[in-house]
Parts: sequence; C-alpha cells; structure tokens
Amino acid sequence: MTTNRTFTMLKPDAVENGHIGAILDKINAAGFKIVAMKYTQLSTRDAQAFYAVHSERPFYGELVEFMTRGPIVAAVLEKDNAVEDFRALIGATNPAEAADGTIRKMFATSMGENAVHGSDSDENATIEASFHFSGREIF
Ligand code: 3AN
Repeated sequence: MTTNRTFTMLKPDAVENGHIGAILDKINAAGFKIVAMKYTQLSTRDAQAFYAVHSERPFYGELVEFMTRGPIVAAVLEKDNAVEDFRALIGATNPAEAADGTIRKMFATSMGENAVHGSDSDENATIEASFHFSGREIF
C-alpha cells in the first residue's frame, strides 16, 4: 500500500547556512503540503535511535554528531506519491551525483552534510513521522 505522506528533516547544515526558507519554497513549489512542522534539536539518543539502521556503518558516529550539532526543521509532507516524488526532489545522497535543480545539488555540501532527509519508504515515513510528532501535531 502506498501512502501520500513522507517525512523530512532540514539538517543542521541547511539551518546553519540560512537555507530554511529557500528549501521550504522548493518543497511548496513542487506541490507538497506541510501537514506537520517543528524547529527542534535532536539529542544524541534521538539521533542514535533515528539512524539505528546505520549503526554498523563506519560513518554512524559522524552522522550522529552532525545531526545533533544544531537545530533542524522536521516536517511531514503530503502529496500523491509523496515518498518517491520527494526523493526525486532532494536528489542523490551524494550531492556531487545529485541532478541539477534538486535540493541536495543546490544546498548540500557533502555526502555526510547533505541538507535534507527524505523517507525511503511508506513504512519508514510512518515510523519517522511518529518518532517526531504526536497525532495531534499532524494536520
Ligand atoms: P539518504 O539520506 O539519501 O536516504 P542513507 O539513508 O543511505 O541516505 O544515509 C542516511 C544519511 O547518512 C545520509 N543522509 C548522510 O547524511 C549519511 N551518509 C550516508 N552515507 C554516508 C557516507 N558514505 N559518509 C558519510 N555520511 C553518509
């Protein structure tokens, strides 16, 4: 079953570099509706849990440190085919390989500091949205 929602985070690098407004503009222009949003900062425990799937990877420690170093914007987005369309909008994990016009091509600086997160499946979108938002924070 596919859902029409995905989960995103504007990561600490995007916030530090002043890109919140520009990235939200691109998200809106691509037809996504924001149904939940918060400005927050992950604790080490939050980031470890959120990225638990990567716990055996060599970059895990670096990833947790990066994701906790400053505030992020977390949001739930709605659109037909949300997960796939949002992955297309953000582009490849490595900004050097991201297509022109994608958010990562425009705003990311490296594989690790790549400006935005986008859920990779409907199942993970639901899990990740619930990680950050209660039912009454999603509209
Ligand atoms: P994506 O965010 O495109 O789904 P994943 O799920 O493979 O990519 O990786 C999650 C996050 O881990 C990435 N957004 C990136 O910040 C970080 N990451 C992935 N691969 C590397 C790597 N080789 N070196 C450093 N950080 C990485």
